Amino acid sequence: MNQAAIHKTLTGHIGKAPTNAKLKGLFETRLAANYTLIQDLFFSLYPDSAHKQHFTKLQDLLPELFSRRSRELKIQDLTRQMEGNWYQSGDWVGMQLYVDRFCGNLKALEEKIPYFESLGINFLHLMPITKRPSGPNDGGYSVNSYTEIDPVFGTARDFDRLTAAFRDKGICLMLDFVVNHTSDEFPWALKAKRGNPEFQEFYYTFPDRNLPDLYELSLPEVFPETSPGNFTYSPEMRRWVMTVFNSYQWDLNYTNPEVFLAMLTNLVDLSNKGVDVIRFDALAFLWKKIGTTSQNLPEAHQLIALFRLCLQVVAPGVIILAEAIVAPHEIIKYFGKGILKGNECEIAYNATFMACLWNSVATKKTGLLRHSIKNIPTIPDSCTWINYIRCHDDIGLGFDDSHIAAMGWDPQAHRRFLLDYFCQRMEWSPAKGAVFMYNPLTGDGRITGSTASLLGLEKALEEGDDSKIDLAVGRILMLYGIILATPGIPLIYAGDEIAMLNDYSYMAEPDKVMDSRWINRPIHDWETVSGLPSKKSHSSKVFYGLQHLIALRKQKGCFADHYNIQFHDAGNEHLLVFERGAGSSKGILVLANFDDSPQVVNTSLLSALGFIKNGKYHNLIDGTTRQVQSGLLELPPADLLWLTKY
Ligand code: OTU
Repeated sequence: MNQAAIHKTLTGHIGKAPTNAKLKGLFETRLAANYTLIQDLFFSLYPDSAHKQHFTKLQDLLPELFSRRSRELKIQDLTRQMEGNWYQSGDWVGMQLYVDRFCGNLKALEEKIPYFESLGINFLHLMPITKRPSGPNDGGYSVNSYTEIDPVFGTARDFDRLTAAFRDKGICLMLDFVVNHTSDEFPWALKAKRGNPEFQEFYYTFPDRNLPDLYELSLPEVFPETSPGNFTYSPEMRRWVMTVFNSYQWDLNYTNPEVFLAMLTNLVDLSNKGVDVIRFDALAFLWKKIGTTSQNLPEAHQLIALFRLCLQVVAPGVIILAEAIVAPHEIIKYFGKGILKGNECEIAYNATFMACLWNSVATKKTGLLRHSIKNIPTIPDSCTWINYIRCHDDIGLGFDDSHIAAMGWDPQAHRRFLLDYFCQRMEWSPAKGAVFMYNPLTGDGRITGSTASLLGLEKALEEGDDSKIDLAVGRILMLYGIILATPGIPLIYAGDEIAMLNDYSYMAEPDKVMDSRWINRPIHDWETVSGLPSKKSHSSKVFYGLQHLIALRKQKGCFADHYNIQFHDAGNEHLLVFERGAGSSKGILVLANFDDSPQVVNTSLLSALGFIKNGKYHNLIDGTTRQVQSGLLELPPADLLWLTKY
């Protein structure tokens, strides 16, 4: 929302802009309203009577953090509260990008605003931009600071200018909060290395292997190829430290309330820089317990709720995205359940839907997708999804085994098939992906590769086969057309909008060569962008196709209705059919053909739903009205229809 709009809303609702005293009063009201729950959560995590003094510290910290928030942001918070669930608007369309790889730095990014606007993007997820080690740093997910901008990207001023420009243009900004770990160069880690026992308590450090070995009995490995095991020996400290991710990422010890207080300060300071959505990275891992996988533990949920409630009190316009790439029934819990319902994260990645879409691409069938969606409980009214095809990470095959079995497939063999299909182990497959973190012990592996390469464009271009190129373009638009029509915020991975292929340059970089996720972190191809207007290339077809779908999404009221979706069994396993705004005259029926052959759908269902009248149907995407032929509607391979009740 821009300044003029904020002012208008405010004056509309409360007559005139609020005084600072009024803003402070509202903060106190929020604190009073949430106090009991905050207190209960705090003492359930830190039960000792010894922790009373820490709770007092928290009570002192909250007003202090509020006082550090700018008046402009406080007014924006208020506006958003009055709007109610602002993040559920159907207008948001997101893009995720690495600033350095996309355009160099923050100043240059500001100049790209017209590019985002031309595509219809108004929500940006910038990959980490704060200080990080100069050596391996996991693409910035190893942090030396939570708030200081790394000079590679520019200065604090550049960032302030950028956020001001975003606010002015109504662009929502999402940044990461790497809440589970810091780098081994973070000030706390440096103090710990120097032997400071207080800061050694900020991490899970041990004098010998006794406890680490006990943890290892049940801890899985996240990066088994590059960082086997979950502990690293620190020669400086002469202690073992827990490092669930890379050996240079030290897990924070949240059983220590000082860690919570310090991280809450970092969280609010980051929010106070003008960030609208905070992505809680790897939040499933926040609490560790011997004898468990140390993922998705109840205490992790309590801790997230505690962060969230404190953030709500200080900065109620800022919301949290759960990066929980875990089993379907676990993801849903990050919206909060029981007494915490609606009190954890407002948004979560729809990782199940994403993985199921890729499963449908490989199998050309949609049964698993429909089955999985049906078996996921609906989300709280105040929450929403981020829908995506690709992100900077791997594609994990996180389906529920029972769902795979329900399709008549053997779960292990099926996962193996998907890995083979996407990672060039099957001659006939059009996909050109790479395996990420193959674990020979478990046979598990994940998939990387750009959307375009995974969908066959790279191979088709190599073969110079125009019909295959068109088919790959069709698949890209079909997948994006699906997520642009599902409830939640669609997120386009930068590069996908111009169908960028795998980037193999990482193989020549020693810091990156072991991490095949870099294959899908391309340097943005601005030369291709400048050639888009000729409208002849495959990139142009994808870009203008997406631009058109985004514009249609924004025009259509039914997409804003954030959870009105109904999946239909159209009697053809290759087709995905779902309805938005069911029952309303403004509803839309989405049909997508995952097969490489034309498929037909019986029109009786479509007539019953009101999308065929007098033997005709209207496709919003190309604006045509067509006659049904002999009771059947035919979809070419990779075709996508958005039917309206014309
Ligand atoms: C996240 O992802 C980030 O998205 C990654 O880029 C980071 O490397 C990582 O955290 C560490 O900060 O392991 O391969 O099960 O899949 O949290 C991706 C959840 C990751 C993990 C996910 C993690």
